[in-house]
Amino acid sequence: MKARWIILLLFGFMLLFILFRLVEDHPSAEALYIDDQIRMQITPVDSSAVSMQETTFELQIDELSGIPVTGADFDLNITMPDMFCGVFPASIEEIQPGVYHATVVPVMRGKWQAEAELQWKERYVKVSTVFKVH
Ligand SMILES: [Cu+2]
Repeated sequence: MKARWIILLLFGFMLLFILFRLVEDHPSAEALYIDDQIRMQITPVDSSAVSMQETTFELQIDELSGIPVTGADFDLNITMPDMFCGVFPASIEEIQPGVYHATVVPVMRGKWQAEAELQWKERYVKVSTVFKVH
């Protein structure tokens, strides 16, 4: 009788663990945002990021009519989803109309998330991507 409860308990923990992993690996926003007016996408430029070295993300922002959004007002921050080691803002540069490079230095190895939030007209557009730092 007791063994059955232990097995049930273990099974419960396993289920919780699997659920936790599913939630954990999911960034808070997608890499691509599209609605009826605007499209924003984040792409890592570097194939791998190294701690204490600059890494860059490319952001492309267009109106759905095809017009690039120039002079966009947005921030990009990186954080470690599993830790409380801080929020690190990127420096942003518009390299061509509607295309921006956000450069930031991850301070340690592990799993990081880059998230950009744009304020455009009356809406907030958010994109994010998870990346690994070696
Ligand atoms: Cu950390």
